[in-house]
This record gives sequence, C-alpha cells and structure tokens, in this order.
Amino acid sequence: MSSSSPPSPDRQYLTTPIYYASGEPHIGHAYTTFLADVLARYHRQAGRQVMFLTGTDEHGQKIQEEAARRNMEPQALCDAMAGRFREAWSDLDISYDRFIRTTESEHRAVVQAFVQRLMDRGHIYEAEYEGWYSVHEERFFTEKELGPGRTDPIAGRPVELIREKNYFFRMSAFQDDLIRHIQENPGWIRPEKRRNEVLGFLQNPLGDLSISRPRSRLAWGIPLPFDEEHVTYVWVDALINYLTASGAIRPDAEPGDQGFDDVAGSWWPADVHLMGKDILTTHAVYWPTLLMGVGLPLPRRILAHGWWIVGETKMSKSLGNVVDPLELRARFGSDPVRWFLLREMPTGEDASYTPERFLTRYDELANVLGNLASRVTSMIVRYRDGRIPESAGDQGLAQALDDTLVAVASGMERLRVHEALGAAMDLARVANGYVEDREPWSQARREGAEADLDETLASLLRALVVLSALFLPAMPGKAAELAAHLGLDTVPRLNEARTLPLHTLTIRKATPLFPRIELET
Ligand code: ME8
Repeated sequence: MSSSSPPSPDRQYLTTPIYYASGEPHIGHAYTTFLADVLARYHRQAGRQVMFLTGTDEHGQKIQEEAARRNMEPQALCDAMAGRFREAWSDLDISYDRFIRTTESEHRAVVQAFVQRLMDRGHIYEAEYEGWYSVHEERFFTEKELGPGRTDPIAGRPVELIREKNYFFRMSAFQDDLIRHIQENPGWIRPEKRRNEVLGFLQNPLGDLSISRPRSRLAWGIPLPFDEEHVTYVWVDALINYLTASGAIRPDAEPGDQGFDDVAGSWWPADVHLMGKDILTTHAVYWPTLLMGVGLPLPRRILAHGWWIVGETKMSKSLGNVVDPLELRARFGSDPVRWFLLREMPTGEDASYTPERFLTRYDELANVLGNLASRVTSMIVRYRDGRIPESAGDQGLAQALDDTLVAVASGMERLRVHEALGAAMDLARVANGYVEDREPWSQARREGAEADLDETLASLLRALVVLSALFLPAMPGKAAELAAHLGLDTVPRLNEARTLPLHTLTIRKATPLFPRIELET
C-alpha cells in the first residue's frame, strides 16, 4: 500500500479519539478503544514497539455547559470524568501507553506553538463570522447543511445563529493538495466507502475553518498565543493531542525554532488514527490540512468504523440509549465483552447491540473454543497423564495453522479485525473437526495405535498453543488462562507458538473457559 511517508515496520503509533469528558464511557467508546487495543497487542506480540494513545477531550462549550449543569468547575468535572475513563479502561484490560488530557500544560503549550506556527506561515486571518452553531457537535453548519427544522444534521439537535469575530485557518488553500493525497494513497482512509464519502465531500469548495472562539462567549479553552481574548476552537485543540503525545513538538525550543523539525526522533506520524464515522471529516479534512499548514507529515492511515445502534438509532449519551460495558463485564467478564464487540461489527459497517446477539457470540466462545480446550486437555490427562512424548508428530493440523496465521496477520494489517478474529475461531472449529475425524477415544482402545494417538493429541495441543497466541490480542485474560492449562507460564509469541517444544509441558484438565450463563428475561 502506498503512503506519503514510509511505513514503519518496527513501530506502531495507534490512536483513539479523545472522548468528551462530559459523559460516561459506553460501548461505543469501548469499541474504538478495543479495536486500538487489539491492534496494539497484536503488534507488540509481533515484536514491534507500540505507542497506544487514548485520553479525554476537556475543553469547549459542551464541557463548560455540562459543568455548569452539575454546579461544578469545568476542571473538577474533567478530573472526575478522566478518572472514570481510566477506571473503565483498566477494568476492560485496555493496554494504553499514554492517557492524554487536553488540560495538561504540555498540551496547552503544544497547541499554542502549533497555532503560532500557522500564524507565522500566513495561514491565519481574522474576519467577522456568521453561522449556525451546534453546541452538541461543537461546530458550525452552513444553512444548506442544516437538518429538518433548522437542526444540526448529525444529531438533530438545536443550532443557534452566531455572529462574531473569529480567526480563520485558510483550509481552502489546501483542498487540492488534500484531494491529490487521497487519490495517490488509496489505502489512506479505510474502509473504501468512507474514502469515497470524503472525496465526494471535497467535490464542493472547501471553506476556511474558524479556529477561535471569543473568550467572552466561551472561557474554557486554550488562549490563542497572539490574542488572549480568544480561545482555540475545541476541535483544533483536540486534534493536536495526537501530536502532543508523539513528542514531535518541543514548545520550549529556542525562539525562532519552534521545535517542529524533530519529527524523526518522535512517534509522529501516527500509523493509524481510529474513530467512528461521525468524526471522519474532522480527521480526514481538518486535521491533514492543518498539518499541511504547519508542514508536518500526515498520519499514515485513518480508520472510520460504523456505529453501534440500538433499534434504528445511533447509541449516544444524548439519546439516553447507551449500553454500559462495565455492566456487561460484571456479568460476563471483560474478555467476552471485548470479543462480542470486536467480532460482531464488520469493520466499517454499523452493528446493533442486543442481548440475544451477545449470548450467541458467547455461546460460540463456549461451544467452539471452550469445548476444544476442555476436551483436548482432558484427553491428554486421561490417556497420557498430561505429558506428550517427544517422539510424537504434531503436524496433523499444520496446514490449517499456517493458513490461519496468514489470515490473521492479513486481517490485522488490513484493519479488518473482525476477519482476523473470525479466522482464529475457524481454526478452533477445524480442530474440533479433527477430533471427530481421528476419534482419539477409539485410538486409545486400539492395540498398536499408540503413535497415532500421540500424533492426534500432539497436533491438537499444538493447535491450542497457537490458539492461545492468536486469541491474546482480543481476549488477553482467556488466552493467559488457556496457556496456563497447557503448562505455559505466559502466552507464547506468534512466532514461538508454532515451534515451541510440547514434550516439556504438563497439561492440566481445563476448568471451563466460558462457563454456561443463562439469559435473564
Ligand atoms: O467526538 N458507535 O468525542 P466523543 C460506535 N471529543 N462508536 C461510537 C459510538 C457509537 N454509537 N458513540 C461513540 C468526540 N463512539 C471528540 C473526539 S478526537 C481528536 C476528538 C466512539 O466522546 C467513536 O469512536 O463524542 C466516536 O468517533 C467517538 O466515540 C466519539 O466520542
């Protein structure tokens, strides 16, 4: 796949959106964060260095209003909510490397350096502005874009007509460069459908972007370095988080040198920005043009997934139809929640949450993977006292293992995580079929079939070792549990799983990995 900057085979910088600190985490937030977590764990497992960034978006009108509603200072609200997100991510086994908050002083300094750089390069001007503003989306819409009854076209919420002095970024000047970039890099925006939407959007003339708000209307933001009476527009502030965390900008650099030339030693550019399709325009239009404005490389890939919907509508806090991932976790544990969300949603499509779908996916875990683990471990214990002889051939499923390793890697690299997970589960299905074909219980009874039985059990054990590695990114807890039943201290790396010696392992009969759960009515 072509890209503006060379791929980084040894390092991966992965980001989620920074979530608004005005509401509790729900399964929509959890989904994007799981997706990033799976990729992060997959790349670490493959021996790459990973920087996995998530965090909270803490400025802007939405936060200011929510704090006022709760009779709190905005900072106190943000502190509380950042805590809620961190707790949720820890309960759901999210292995982020950095949790960024836009109220951090480092971020504030980077935003100011960034905006100053845009100013110095002549990309910012001042003008009177009139437009329809949605507090909910934190952005202006043109008359033409408005939904029925003059509402915001995304969430259908009220908009207000605002007229004020703003600073503008000459986004329009970068329209042609952006179109060229998208055309020359077909894999830049994933999936294809979203890429086409952005290209369609860019067929109309791109306006300039208002990047400030008068402090008199909105106090909760980062002041512009060249005009203290204005704060930075929250979307500009928020997008820059990816740069702050990368360490590419040194705001404390000597005057004249704004520290923008040091990208090589930093994590920038990001390998994948992950997000929902609701915020694709800000990431695929505002952000790259802003980066062009300051002269920095663009992120390597942008993945916009679909929405979790309930009935016919998007799940969102403002609609009051959210599903709490922590409630699901309390009943099923973290891994089945991760598995459901990641396996159920085809990358890029919408998916719907229902308790029945959840249970169907849980049953798949129990009946396919759980069943395989318990029957294979119990047979090795029963027939061979938990040890496989060194002489046993373990190649019975070799072709399936190799094919699966390729399919999983390809799914992960193409950001089609549900396909990668499906391929791993299919391997467990194939292994169950192998049990049926080989009938180890008959081999155990037959005179002279010792070597055949050894081969059956060794091949199945090999499959379980590989499966523990393959399931690690999506279900780190269950993968570790499975590895422990196989006598391994840790889940093996992908490249070790295929070859590590089996005869040194002592297998224990597995307690059910996925105990039966009855659905409450
Ligand atoms: O937009 N289905 O924050 P946010 C799938 N602060 N994903 C969903 C979802 C759903 N129903 N609801 C939310 C913001 N998400 C800004 C981002 S980034 C520089 C600033 C996920 O709290 C999805 O990733 O509204 C979506 O893009 C994100 O949460 C929006 O989170």
